[in-house]
Amino acid sequence: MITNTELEYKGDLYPTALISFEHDQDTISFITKNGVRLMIQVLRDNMLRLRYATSGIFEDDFSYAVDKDHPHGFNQLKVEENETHVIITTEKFICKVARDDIRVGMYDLNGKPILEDEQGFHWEESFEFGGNFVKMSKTSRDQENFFGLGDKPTNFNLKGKRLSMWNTDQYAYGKDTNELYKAVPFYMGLHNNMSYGIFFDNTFKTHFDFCHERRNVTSFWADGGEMNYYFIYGPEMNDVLTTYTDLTGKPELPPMWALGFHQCKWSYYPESKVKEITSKFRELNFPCDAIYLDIDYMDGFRCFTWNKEYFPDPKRMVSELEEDGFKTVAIIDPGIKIDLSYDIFKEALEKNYFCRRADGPYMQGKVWPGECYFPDFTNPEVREWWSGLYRELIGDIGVKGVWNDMNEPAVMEVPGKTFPLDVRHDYDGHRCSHRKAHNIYGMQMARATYEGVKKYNFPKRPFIITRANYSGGQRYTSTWTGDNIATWEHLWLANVQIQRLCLSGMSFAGSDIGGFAEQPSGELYTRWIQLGVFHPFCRVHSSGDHGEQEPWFFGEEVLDITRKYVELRYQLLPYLYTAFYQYVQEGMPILKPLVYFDQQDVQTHYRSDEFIFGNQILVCPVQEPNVQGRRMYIPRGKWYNFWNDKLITGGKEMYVDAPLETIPIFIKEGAVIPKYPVQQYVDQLDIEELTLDVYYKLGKENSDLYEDAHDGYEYRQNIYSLRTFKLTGKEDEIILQQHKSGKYSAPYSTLKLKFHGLPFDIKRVFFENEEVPLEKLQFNAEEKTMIVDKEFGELHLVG
Ligand code: MIG
Repeated sequence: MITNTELEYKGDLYPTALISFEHDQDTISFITKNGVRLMIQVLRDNMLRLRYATSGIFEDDFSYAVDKDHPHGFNQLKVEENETHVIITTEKFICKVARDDIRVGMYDLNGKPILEDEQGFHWEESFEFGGNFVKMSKTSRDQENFFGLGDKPTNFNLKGKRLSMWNTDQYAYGKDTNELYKAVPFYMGLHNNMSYGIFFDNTFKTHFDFCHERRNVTSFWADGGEMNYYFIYGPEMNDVLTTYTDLTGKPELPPMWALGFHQCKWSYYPESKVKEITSKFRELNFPCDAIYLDIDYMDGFRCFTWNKEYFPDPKRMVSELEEDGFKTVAIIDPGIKIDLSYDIFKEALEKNYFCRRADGPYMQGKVWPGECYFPDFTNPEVREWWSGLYRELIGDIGVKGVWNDMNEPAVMEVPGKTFPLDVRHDYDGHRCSHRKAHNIYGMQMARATYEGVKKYNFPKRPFIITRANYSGGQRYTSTWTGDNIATWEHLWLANVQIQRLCLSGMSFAGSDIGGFAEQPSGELYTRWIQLGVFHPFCRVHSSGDHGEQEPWFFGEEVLDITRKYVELRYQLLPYLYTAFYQYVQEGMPILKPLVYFDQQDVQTHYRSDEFIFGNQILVCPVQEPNVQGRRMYIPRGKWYNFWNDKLITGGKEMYVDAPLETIPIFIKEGAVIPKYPVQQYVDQLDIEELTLDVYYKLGKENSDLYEDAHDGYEYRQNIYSLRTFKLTGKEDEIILQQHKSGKYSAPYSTLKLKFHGLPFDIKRVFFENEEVPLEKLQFNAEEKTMIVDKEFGELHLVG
């Protein structure tokens, strides 16, 4: 078998001079003397798509990544030419194409370079496989930094790295392992306070070099397919990322329970063990919303079956768990056991749904069930069938979420740990080999799963989690970072990886808290929970063969501290849910790395320990044993220490106390943070009152609160509530205005306001300009709290 790396290098080919170009509605096409065609499509004022065809003929235009409903359209497009260039100007930037060699440069409207081709597009013909290895190189500016690329377990700033995308099952991976479970060929560059993004939508193995091989050159290339990339201009990273997320799509809102705490292990069985675990959570008052069934719930690892000895009546068990506030999530792998008495295998065989090798035999590989065949999820008919298989599991038994694993795809005991490259795929009618389909196999499996779970769980919302994914897969599923290890280095990695996924359009992500392989100390476990409760997805998981990892296993102190943090997550659910809504609505990442939060401050470009959870909460995990505190960077602006309300001016590094029971948390001044009471699981209580923590600021700050029924689709009929709290602080007054849209009314009728950092004593209060006696508001001068009607329009406190 020829692998990509054994090919003989025959030298690169380059485009020659431009002979002509033409321009229609939104596309400008160029052709060179040696027959290279370049097509530049203007999609938005800040986004171009560039495609190159070396022999003048483009491939079918098809992408799994691009959301078919993505917004496009632009305000302005001007195409001009001079002696040396063709010049394309949009409302936001300028693109110049050189007549000499069709090298491309992007400039801001003042002519400042954003990104220029170095050698630009070039290619190498691939005789063995056909087609080309397509390549692109760009000049990198001094001080330029790079961010993105999905789940890479390496430094947050990618400068100096060379990385590739080939979805791989990497058990117990380490720092700087190159290829992991996901392929997200999207990165952002930042220099001179200008940010841009490159999305290289090519599903072959792709490669990225950020000034690694040559100091001032970045490049990206692929082992086949087209040079097909999107250039997105900022100048703010926020513009780049939200445009990328618009293009590749956003998920629907998850059910709120999916944002609760989840407990998992490989594996909890039989039923009595599952119940013992869930009962213990309730007995110890440790909040938890979901319990996971790993592969041992199945009959001989056959997907969509149950081991009836361990789980004699799954439907009863699932409903009993549900009554106790637990949602059941079950794992489903892609490998289907070769077994003619297994109906799913038989049906797929009869319908020709399994992947085949180039010469006809089935793709056979060993995974948990033993020898298996694998459905071709790139075939729409297969996806439809796969969706239908969830009818019983979801629709009848009542499982609420599905966990897709091993979908890189992983194969045991073979070189490369995956399918051979000659395996054939339908690729939605664009038949191809595994070289092209490998990186989207997992995404298409998760997509089919999503469709099925959604259908059979309707009118409730689906919850899916996948290990492998490709750009755009965030439309269907959440994800986790795979088989990490219970070490301090992996706690550091989890922090970096989740921030990176958030900057790569995949915000609904978390790590195996505590570490999958090996066993954490109580201290490491505690520090990991303290970080994990601030990740969009929050689940403890472990391989189970190194001992227990439930919160009570490490003794009383760890239990009490970790419970306090999980309770804090439950209190912050309305805040996290609002951040999720902003992700779904606008593509804003749920965690904001410091560079994203304040790109103008160059101090942030190499920072990765600290991050912003939502819009207003700064968190910095402790990543070392035996410490009482740590140094951290506080971004510019003023921040309240969450633990003692001390106000701090940022833009500097400082030492912060962090004994074992404390993770550094700071709240942005002016923030209004919504909180629920502690619950043992989502919707355990009818919320009777919402608390708003109001942090004084001299000046203005807006905060949002999104609410709906926590599940179901009524929010799509306007049955949601979006409130904006506008805070204006003066020397001895504070004004809080509320604007509301949407038709939903939360079940509670009052808000408990708690003021932090007020520089004056509250003497008088006005509601909609009318004075109200303080006693009527149950004002507590010591606690600085008062109770107000949730529908207030304007509240005015005077000292
Ligand atoms: O080969 O299903 O990453 O979370 O517990 C191991 C068993 C297969 C790998 C997943 C892990 C899961 C485990 N799986």
